[in-house]
Amino acid sequence: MIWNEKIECASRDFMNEIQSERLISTVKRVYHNIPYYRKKMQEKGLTPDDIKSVADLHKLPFTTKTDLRDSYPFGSFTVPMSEIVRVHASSGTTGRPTVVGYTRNDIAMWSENVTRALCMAGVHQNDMVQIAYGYGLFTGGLGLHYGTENLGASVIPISGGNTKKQIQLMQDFGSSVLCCTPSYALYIADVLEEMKISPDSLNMRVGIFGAEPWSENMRKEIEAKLHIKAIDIYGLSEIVGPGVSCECEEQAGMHVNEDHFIPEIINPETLEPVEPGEVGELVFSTITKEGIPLLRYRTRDLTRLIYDKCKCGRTLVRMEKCKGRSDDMLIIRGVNVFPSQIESILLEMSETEPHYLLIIDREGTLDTLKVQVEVQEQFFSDEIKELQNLTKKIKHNLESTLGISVTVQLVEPKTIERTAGKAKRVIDNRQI
Ligand code: DLL
Repeated sequence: MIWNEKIECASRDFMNEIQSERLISTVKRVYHNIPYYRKKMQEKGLTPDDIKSVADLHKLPFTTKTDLRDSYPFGSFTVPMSEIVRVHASSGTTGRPTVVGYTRNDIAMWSENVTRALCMAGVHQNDMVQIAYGYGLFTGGLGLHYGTENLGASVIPISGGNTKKQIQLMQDFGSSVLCCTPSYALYIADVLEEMKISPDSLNMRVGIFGAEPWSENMRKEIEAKLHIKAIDIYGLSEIVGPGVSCECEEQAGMHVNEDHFIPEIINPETLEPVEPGEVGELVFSTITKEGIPLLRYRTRDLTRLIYDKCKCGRTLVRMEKCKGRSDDMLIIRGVNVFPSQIESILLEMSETEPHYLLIIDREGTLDTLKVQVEVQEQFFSDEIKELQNLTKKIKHNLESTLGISVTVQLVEPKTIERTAGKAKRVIDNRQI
């Protein structure tokens, strides 16, 4: 099946019915198979009989990354190891990795969701799909790989890195779809420019970019530099990796595959559901997974849900581009600062490149924020005065939005480290 019209264009009542039925059976399964779920439900005085429909979802306890880490490596699996056909793991920034196990049905379900995502993005069977997400424990490479094969398009499983080779294959194989992180897409664009290869000489049409936050301005930049349509794809290892949601060609929010993953938005402080349409932390319950079903898993990603029917005809709820995370939100001198806000401001300025690094330090008791940003070649001048003026302008733009003082350091083009995976944009040196 290439796309699923019955589900993707379902009425809300029909979707509620499917979700309720699947939720009830998942709750029973985890209650009887996973001691920590049983314990958490018992602590709230709940039994599976208390969950009669999706409207009861809010009664259930949350699950967090810590729960998964505490049962490292395989303690959260609900099926015997003989039924697990693949494991993935997310490295995380601290502590043990989070390990996820998939049964054969889980892999088929994941592939179907990625196939739907590719269809939403306008990818078809004649496309040549260059997969430059990392292959391995990270879910990006293999997730897109299986979904692309399932669609019937041709996979080029090149994985991340080796940029000149990426470009050579784009030229020789006529790749029409590029899958990688948005920051790597920009890097590829830089290298193309360096090699004096015009994007118009390539066959590239669509980019499927995700795995890290990126702004609308970054989308514009990528589309202008690579002459492609840049589509946002979202996912996390704990749920299935890429394909939890994806934008359609309208580029107006990512359609969540909600017959498999029920989304909710909560206030990360009170843990109560927010009013419809408000921004908060995204929480998912998986309702078809066998290996590791997760109920009310706190993603820490901040976004909002849009329930209106999309122009594409799909009724699947959409999530807006992620606005940051409730846990990597930086608090600098008591002010909440999102790296994505800074990125947006830098990208609105024609003089800067979309490559930057935020360095946070503590001098005495005072936090400091330094923003290193690359300047476009033509604006990088020998004239100290010109650079000083540019520094002042960036500082002014940042400070008037963020409400804190910022030191700006201009650096030459191509000096901030590029990676083929997720970009590291924040160095927090504070010992708190
Ligand atoms: O990054 C899965 C993935 C691979 C998604 C390829 C899309 C494409 P993790 O390594 O577990 O899984 O990281 C998950 O990355 O909670 C978000 O904070 C962030 N993230 C993923 N996609 C997006 C996106 C993969 N489109 C974490 N926009 C998530 C913003 C994203 N953040």
